[in-house]
Amino acid sequence: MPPVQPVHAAPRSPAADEPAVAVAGLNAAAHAARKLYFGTATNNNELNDTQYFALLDDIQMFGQLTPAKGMKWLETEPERGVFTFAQGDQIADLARQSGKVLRGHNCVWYNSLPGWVTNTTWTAPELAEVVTEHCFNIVRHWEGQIWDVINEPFNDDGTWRETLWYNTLNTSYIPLALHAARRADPHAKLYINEYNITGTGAKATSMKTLIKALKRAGVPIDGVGIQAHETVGEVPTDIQRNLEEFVALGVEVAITELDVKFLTLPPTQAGLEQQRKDYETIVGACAAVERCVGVTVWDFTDKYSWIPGTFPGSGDACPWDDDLEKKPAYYGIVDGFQRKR
Ligand code: 9MR
Repeated sequence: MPPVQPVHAAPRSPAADEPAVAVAGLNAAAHAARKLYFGTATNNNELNDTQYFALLDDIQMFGQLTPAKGMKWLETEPERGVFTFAQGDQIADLARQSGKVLRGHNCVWYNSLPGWVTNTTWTAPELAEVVTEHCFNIVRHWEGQIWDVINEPFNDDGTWRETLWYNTLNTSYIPLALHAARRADPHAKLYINEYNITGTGAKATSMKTLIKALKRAGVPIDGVGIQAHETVGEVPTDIQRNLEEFVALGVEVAITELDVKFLTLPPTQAGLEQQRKDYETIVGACAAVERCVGVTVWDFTDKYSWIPGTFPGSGDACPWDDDLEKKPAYYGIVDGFQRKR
């Protein structure tokens, strides 16, 4: 029998959109960078999409889930004292079964509130009781987790957002909610979550001032959530410094709602490459800051992104496209996690 010739595969150089070092998935890449997780927001209705679900369920890809809607006030306390946990439970159960971290989102926001909250003229003591009861009950129900206790307290110029909470309680609603969350669950990581604080600036400065004041007053606060809803080509240049300034105040940080949108569609190939760089910049900043604990995308596919509904004509902000195919942005995330400190 003639000797079997060894088969030499032609040396293959990686395609332009592949990372230098292959990884099993984005959560695996996050772990290799000593982060706790790479995660995604999701919604109950999306779980019926089998192709989507297969990706979501893969622990190598996603190690953390945030319900995009299911734990909000409108869903969890539609009438006073009537708590409805079914939607949040579905996502919490999924996280538990697949060994993923769950991020509770959120206790106190100005949006997604039921009519009984927004249509009543409350006295300050009444509203203080309402907010305390709500936070206590939802944090107690989904305990042992990370919580966005406060969501979006500031305007873009750094002034306080004049919400129902602020207008009646001034800034006291913040310690009220944080204390209620801490009483409900001594082990939960309590966060304040905000957008347009990815780089330094007036809004980030106001958040730092707030964190300092809360720390000084002994109010429980464990972390700042950097939402990072960004635009292609407009990502701040001083993200790492900004994260370091937060961490220096004695809190951890996390990128909590990452997406990078195109203002006009469809994107060009050059645009998609820029988006890849933008994802790498943001994830790389988190990788470089030890107390940046993880990165969450605000859903992973353009199919379910919130952007086109809110900014008509904009979109394609996620690392997977409408057909659940990986975009160059996916490899930007991998490269970001592999950035050397
Ligand atoms: O993506 C969320 C969308 O499905 C909801 O309809 C909307 C209102 O509840 O909230 C969206 O999520 C927001 C998040 O809770 C806070 N930061 C901005 C997100 C996008 O609007």
